[in-house]
Amino acid sequence: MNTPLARSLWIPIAVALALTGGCSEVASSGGDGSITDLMKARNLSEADVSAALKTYTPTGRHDEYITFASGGHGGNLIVIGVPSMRILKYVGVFTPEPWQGYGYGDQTDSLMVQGMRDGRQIKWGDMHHPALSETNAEYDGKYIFVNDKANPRVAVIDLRDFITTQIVSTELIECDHGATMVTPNTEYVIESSQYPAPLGGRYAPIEKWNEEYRGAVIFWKFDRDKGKIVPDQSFAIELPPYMQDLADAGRLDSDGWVFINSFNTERAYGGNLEGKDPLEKGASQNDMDYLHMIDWRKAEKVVAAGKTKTIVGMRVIALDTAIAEGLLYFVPEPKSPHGIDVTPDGKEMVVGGKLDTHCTVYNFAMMKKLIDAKEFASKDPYGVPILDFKKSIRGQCEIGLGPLHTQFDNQGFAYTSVFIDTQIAKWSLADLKVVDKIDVHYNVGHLVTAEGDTASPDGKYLIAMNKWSIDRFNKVGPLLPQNFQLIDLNGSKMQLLYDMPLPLGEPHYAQMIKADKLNPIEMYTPIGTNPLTHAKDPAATTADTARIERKDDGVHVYMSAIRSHFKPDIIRVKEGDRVHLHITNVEQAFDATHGFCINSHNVNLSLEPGKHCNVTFVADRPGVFPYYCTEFCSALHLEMAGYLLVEPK
Ligand code: CUK
Ligand code: CUA
Repeated sequence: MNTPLARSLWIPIAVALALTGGCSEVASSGGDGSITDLMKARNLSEADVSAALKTYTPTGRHDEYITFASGGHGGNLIVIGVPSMRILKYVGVFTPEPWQGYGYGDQTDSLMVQGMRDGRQIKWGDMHHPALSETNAEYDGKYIFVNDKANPRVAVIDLRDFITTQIVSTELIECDHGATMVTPNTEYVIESSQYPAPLGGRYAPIEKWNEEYRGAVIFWKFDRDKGKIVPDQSFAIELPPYMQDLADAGRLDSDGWVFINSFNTERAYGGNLEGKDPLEKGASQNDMDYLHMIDWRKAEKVVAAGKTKTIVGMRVIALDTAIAEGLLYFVPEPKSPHGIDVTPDGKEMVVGGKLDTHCTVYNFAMMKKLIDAKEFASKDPYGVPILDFKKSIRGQCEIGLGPLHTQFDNQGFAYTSVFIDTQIAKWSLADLKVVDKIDVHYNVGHLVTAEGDTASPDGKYLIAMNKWSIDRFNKVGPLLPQNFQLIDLNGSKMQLLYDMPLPLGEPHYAQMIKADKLNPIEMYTPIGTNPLTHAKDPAATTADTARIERKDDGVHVYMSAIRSHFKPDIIRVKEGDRVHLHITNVEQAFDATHGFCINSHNVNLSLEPGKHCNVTFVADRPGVFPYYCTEFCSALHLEMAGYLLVEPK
């Protein structure tokens, strides 16, 4: 988001920065001196030292929290320790990730195929919102889901081994944004659309917007035992052609409902080269847009009763049906809002005003009462009942310019990112008053607090996820990193602790979970486990059964890897042979990972202890191709190599 208003407000800040020189440098270390000498030599204040002490994590110590941040344009998930802000892993999801061999072997290629849109391979993703799986509205540390806004897709990551195990996509919609969020027991993973289009990938002239263009919310059914989304048991609800934005699932009191904020209820579609208002102007006319309330438990019953139509394989509850069955209601929300966050107790919903200076606090009991009494203020042009604004809200909190996203702590406070003021505001949910503000640098989007969107947030830490970093780091050309700023929530005043540059995409949102809720495996057992099935692969090999077999479909190489050799270390094939490599790392020592690559064939695998990988390619060029281990695994690592000999026909 980057409104003209935001840009104009930036000018005074930019000027101030230019006048002051923009930054101060920290001198190099003061040698063996005392703390005071060090502080002097490095130009550090007491506040700096206190911040350092709160984040410094000596070697061998582990972090209290783990943050899963979206990798934005990078399409991959970032795993970060808090409070140290050390990056622990990038999980390959929508984009090939060479170190993990993600996208360079049969198993992970099959995931890339699952992620195709309309038969086309997509080589990137625009990841926005990770969602940890929940049990009773608490993170359970089992799975995490992520979305790709650009090529609407949802992926499942298994937190046993932090790898992607599934990607699903439907051609029903052309862009998502209210994704991913989960219902309180991970019954469903939610994916709602952003930019309306004719459902199912059809063409319709844009002038037919009101009649033919639609939004939709998809409820992807999640089978927890199998760890898989089940598309056949999933369904969607058609929505009017507004721009649906963020979504959040109700919990406890509001369990069974999903809330989606929206903008562009004006139904503007641009045309600035065709004599019409630009899209953003047309979309900012109304004082109110609509918070969508969706009764998903009732929707399940409507689906079970067969009151759906099927569009590109997805069961869809038509808009008329959704209205007639009482699944969909609107509540006015000011004004082109951004962000909807359900309070920990599930009783209220906080919507960030974006173009309005308030956060509006909706009360579920008040809204439910109006719905039960069928007391509606009006209807939208499609017949969706609209509740009265004043009768639906408990109140509003005056936040500042550009309130966006909100998270919570365990003391009854809410924390809202304020984009244009570029601050975090801490405010009391009980009396709707701001109690503290802190500057961030700069243009904060989302923020995340420890377990801050569950039924029992921890407080403690907050990360401001800033879009711009301007003068915070050394200059690296015109494209600057994003800036994650760690903020301490333990005192009565928020304290800025640490700046962490993130140079691979715009992360948007994150989840922060207590580290001890995660229970990842140390290696794959039994030896020969295929990570996609978490079972022994039929082609798994031991050192004793390593062999080469010529079959009808090509040459099968059953290979073992252990410090410090591959067996076999010579593979002889004929030009044009299809080669199937089946490689098992037979190690059972923690961290004894081998890599496997063959030059010029785009083959690159990561073989963690016990893991089995399959890779298929055609040896279409005669020649001599060394293969080798790409992880410095042992003193004889460089000797862990072999030859693929492709004999000319
Ligand atoms: S959106 Cu990016 S700052 Cu996609 Cu959640 Cu608000
Ligand atoms: Cu195995 Cu290097």
